[in-house]
Amino acid sequence: MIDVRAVTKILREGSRFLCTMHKGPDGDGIGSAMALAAAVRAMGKTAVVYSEDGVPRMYHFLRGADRVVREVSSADRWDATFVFDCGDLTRMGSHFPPKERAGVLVNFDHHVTNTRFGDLNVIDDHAAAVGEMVYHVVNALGVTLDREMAEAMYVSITSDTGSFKYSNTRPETMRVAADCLAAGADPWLCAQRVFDDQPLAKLRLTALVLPTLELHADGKIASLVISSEMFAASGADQELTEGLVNYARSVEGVEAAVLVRETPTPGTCKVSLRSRGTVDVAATSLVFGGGGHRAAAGATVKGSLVDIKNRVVAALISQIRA
Ligand SMILES: [Mn+2]
Repeated sequence: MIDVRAVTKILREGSRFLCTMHKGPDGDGIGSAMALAAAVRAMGKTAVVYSEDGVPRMYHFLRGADRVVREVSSADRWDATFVFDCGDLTRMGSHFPPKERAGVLVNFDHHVTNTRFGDLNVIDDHAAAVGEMVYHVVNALGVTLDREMAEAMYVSITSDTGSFKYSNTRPETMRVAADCLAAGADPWLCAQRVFDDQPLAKLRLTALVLPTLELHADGKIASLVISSEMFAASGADQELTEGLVNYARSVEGVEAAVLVRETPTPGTCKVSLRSRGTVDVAATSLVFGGGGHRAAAGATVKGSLVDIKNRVVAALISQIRA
């Protein structure tokens, strides 16, 4: 567990704090920032959550979401600026304060690759979510968890553990989540907003994409494709393709999956690759000029939809036979 004393000292001594995360925030980034800000406000101090891209729709239900700002004045000075869930400082918003206004830069994160960019680095790469770390700070401050803090922490934790499914889920993670529920977090509300709710256009797109499922290499590889016509017919945009490749990977016996989709740029497709961990799809994506992780990778490729699908499937086949 992290040593929270340096953080609690900063929070007890200062009075104005900025909480932020990288652009395009996910549930852990926004949830952990909102949870700490709520705790600071409960101490009678000022905390501002800054997210240049605002709060993604699925997190609007969190109490305090309407207080998140998309810009901060260049006249504002802070006693400390907290950066949550960022391995490095590359994707900060354009209003991120320069050193002379930021105060103490607190790097509050759980990525094993963290670059230690802060004046104070609070990093626990065993924590399933940054929200789990915030919980320990709030506890050490003696602030009583309320529903606003608890629900933000719970969203942070369920986001990064895929609702307690991923292997980063520890007994400690469950204990923190249990305290969040005891403090009033509504698990069904959070699960619906974060995991279940989807725009109708996405369901319509899914219905068009699933019939394109093909199995290759004795069922070890699965493919899906999305044509421009499917986007037009469903009303979905490229963003709504998020997660669709997992349908291909979810087929029993499938080791690696690919989804190829046409983009608005004619003759250019996006390739999404997933594996269960046995096949290194990052290696496959490199062949096509992309990159990523062992179990999740992608690439942007020029060519026709079917041709690219066939080439990627061929590369995956040689990969599993290597
Ligand atoms: Mn995270």
